[in-house]
Amino acid sequence: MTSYKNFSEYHIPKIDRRLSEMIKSIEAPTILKEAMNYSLAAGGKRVRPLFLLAVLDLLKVNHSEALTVGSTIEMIHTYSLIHDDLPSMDNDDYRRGELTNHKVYGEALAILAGDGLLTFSFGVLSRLQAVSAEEKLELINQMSQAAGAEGMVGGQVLDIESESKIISVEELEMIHINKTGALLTYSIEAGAILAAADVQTKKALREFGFHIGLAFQIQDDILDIEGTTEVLGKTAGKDVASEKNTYPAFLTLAGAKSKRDWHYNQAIQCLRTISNEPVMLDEIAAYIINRNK
Ligand code: GRG
Repeated sequence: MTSYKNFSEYHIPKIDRRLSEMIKSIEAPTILKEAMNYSLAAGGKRVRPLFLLAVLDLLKVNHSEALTVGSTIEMIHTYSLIHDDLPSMDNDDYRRGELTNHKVYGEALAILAGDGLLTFSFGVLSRLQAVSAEEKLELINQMSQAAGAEGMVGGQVLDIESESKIISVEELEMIHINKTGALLTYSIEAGAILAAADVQTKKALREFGFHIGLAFQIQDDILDIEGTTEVLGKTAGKDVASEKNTYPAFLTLAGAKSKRDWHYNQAIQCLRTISNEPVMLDEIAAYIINRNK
């Protein structure tokens, strides 16, 4: 099996190219396309499309539209970052090492660029050619649940509501299961849908997504303390400065690390019910808990 480094170095340029082609294909005002492309082209780890591709790798399926579906998830993720950075939300100046969308294009265009990315993604799924009508509906239905009020948007609202409030660790977990975990898990589920995986495999992959989503978020909280602004590409130490509800704040830094590792181990156990041998998803999981950005 190849390493995460080789896998990501092979796939990320292809994801980047597909994202750029997809934006070029849109008939819309140039300035809107520019704003949509700006945040996509700023990079990012592309973890969600890589997860989707790694699921297909695990299930030994080559799917001609995998890159397109993965790119729609990256577009939804990027929209969420653009909106999260707005003055009315986190009010951030830097993201992915560049000025945030609203700092460059103004607030109105940043909102509309996010809206454009979100809406376009659903249209792309509706126009897929190489999947059955049933699978298409499953992809669209699950994407709307993961990204919308029952998932990421709902989690963001819980997060905003929890600010300057004392919440329990269970409430913190509920925020992150929805805000971060839902879309991440969807990227794994979408791979399983494209591969026409059986019910048992889908269930194991969903559980993998649940645990690795929480491990991802805990590492995100740890990086706010241990990471640097230069490497993260966004302001480090912001959670601590704004007394945000985070895992280290609840559990101490050491406690957060041990919870992260527990979820990582649970995630790996889910994979062992599908494959006896380590697979690319093992590699991505390890990358997620060891990453420095
Ligand atoms: C505004 C609807 C709406 C939702 C916002 C995802 C989110 C909800 C906000 C982002 C803020 C944040 C720091 C969330 C924690 C985890 C997370 C999703 C981090 C960013 O994702 P990465 O690390 O980013 O995959 P890159 O830039 O690598 O793609």
